[in-house]
Amino acid sequence: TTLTLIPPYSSSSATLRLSEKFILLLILSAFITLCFGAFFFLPDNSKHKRFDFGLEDVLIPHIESEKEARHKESLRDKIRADHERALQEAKEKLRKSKEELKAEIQTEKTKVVEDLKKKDGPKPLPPVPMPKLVGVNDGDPGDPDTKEKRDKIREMMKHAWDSYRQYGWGHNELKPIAKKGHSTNIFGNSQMGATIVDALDTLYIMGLHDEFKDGQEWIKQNLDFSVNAEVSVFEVNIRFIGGLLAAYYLSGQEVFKVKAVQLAEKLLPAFNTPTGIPWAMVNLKSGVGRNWGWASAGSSILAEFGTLHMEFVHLTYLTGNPAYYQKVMHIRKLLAKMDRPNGLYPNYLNPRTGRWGQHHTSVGGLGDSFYEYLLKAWLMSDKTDTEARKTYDDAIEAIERHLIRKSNGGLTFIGEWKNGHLERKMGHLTCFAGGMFALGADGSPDDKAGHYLQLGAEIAHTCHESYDRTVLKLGPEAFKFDSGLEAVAVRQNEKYYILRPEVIETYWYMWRFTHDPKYRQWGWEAVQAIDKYCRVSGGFSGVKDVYSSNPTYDDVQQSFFLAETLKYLYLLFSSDELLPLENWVFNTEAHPLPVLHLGNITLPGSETQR
Ligand code: DMJ
Repeated sequence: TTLTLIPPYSSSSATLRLSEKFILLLILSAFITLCFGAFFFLPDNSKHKRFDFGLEDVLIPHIESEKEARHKESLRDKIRADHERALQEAKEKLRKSKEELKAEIQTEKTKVVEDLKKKDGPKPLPPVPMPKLVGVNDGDPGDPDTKEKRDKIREMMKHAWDSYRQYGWGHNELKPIAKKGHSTNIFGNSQMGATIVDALDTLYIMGLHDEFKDGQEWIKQNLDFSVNAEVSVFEVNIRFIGGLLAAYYLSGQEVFKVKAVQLAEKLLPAFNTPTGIPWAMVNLKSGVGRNWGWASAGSSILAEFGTLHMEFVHLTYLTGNPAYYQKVMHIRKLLAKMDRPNGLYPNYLNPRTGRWGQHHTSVGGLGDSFYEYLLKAWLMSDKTDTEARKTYDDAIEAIERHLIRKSNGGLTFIGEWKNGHLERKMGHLTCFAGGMFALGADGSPDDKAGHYLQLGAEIAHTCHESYDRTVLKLGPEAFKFDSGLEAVAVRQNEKYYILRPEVIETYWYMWRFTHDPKYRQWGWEAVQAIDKYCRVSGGFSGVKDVYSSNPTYDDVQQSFFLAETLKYLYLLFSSDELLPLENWVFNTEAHPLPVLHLGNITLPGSETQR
């Protein structure tokens, strides 16, 4: 019967209608099913003649078991039934009118489109009470001089953004000299618009609404995480998840929350290690993770796996999915059980064995934000997470004992601990700690609030000196306190400034807690230096040597310049009503997240963990 149906259709012209094509396809598939079925109906020896070269029989003598025979029989029944159903359906189709067929095809099409939407589209998230959002805009400083300075910083933000918009749009970062897109290995080979996501909340608080909307639209249309790119879990968390969550809380736009959750799901496979300590990198498409080749003995990095808590708690809060909370609490519990040499946390931990790598401890690169997130976990929980506070206090106590010293010239610095030896060198990254000590002063044990505020002030002073002792009045990447040298870089490869925020971050926290005008003055010095030496027609660039009056550019406009440096500067020249610290906690990329007043709310997953 199948073959007799073909002539009238095959003789028709090439302009077959959709319904006719559909029937042809159906008949063809019935025919193929029949052929396939026939293959099974043929006696075994005839199959072997064509498809079996006899090797199987030589190597594995084959005796068909009863089970196999039954399996084959049921397979044949299934094929027979499928075949009959296909023929039956074809007959029914032929009985239908063209209109009926058309309508049927249309319904099928709509269903496919809807299924696809369901698959890729955003999953509905449960409604949760919105935390108290205070001071999300304005912050007018009052006096005209401060206002003018603040306007200047806003103008710099606009220049950085407009340049990126013009030359690097959609790329992760910008090359302001070459005037084209830029990316580093922390983002894999992706083009995920890191600068857009990182800059959003700064645009928002500065009242750059058109730019914000432009960024929002790009994110809505283009930000896709199903890319074959191996990214840094830490960097993606602090810049993308942090940036999207902050944009969501500030603006209330759902798209940011949805994107943050989609991305977070892509990071979860990084935790599939024998210990639950995540890999440093994960491929967003395959979910395969690994560690940096340079890290001691295949280790994960303390500042990376220890800087997930804030964002992950918010993810659990917003999604009702306990997984995020459980992952970060698992890390905390694991660390709590481990021995700490001299009470210090080494920077390296092997995720396979659960053992420390080299015994290096730093409050700068590789260690920094681990300590920051302990304090901020406590603040973000409305000071209910006392376990985090205690861990912070103990860690800082050990750091003070072993790493913090005063130079001959009276500058307090934080060195690096390397296998029982103190290296008298401090990184630009370490300068954030001044702000952290000030932020943690209130609530510190033994009534040491004054002491920690003082320590914060001393670090701010030292870091300001590192700026002031250069030609450009911009701070080097690392500076020494050794053999008569104080707060200056020695090695050529430590003399660069890449638009980093940490020193300005500390000025801002110190300003908020003391209102000492010197912090605004120091901040203004930095604004002028950045505008003079880093500004180019295509944006802002880092410089390779802050001690040279004729510096060369590194040709990178880092996304954190827009996320952090310009935001902290803007806040420094705003009133305290803008993002008050009682209500907001800044993640390590300066993305403000609201304090969660969890008084009568239990986070899903916390019941089993605490
Ligand atoms: C930022 O991405 C974050 O502040 C991070 O914690 C370390 N440093 C860079 C900027 O310097």
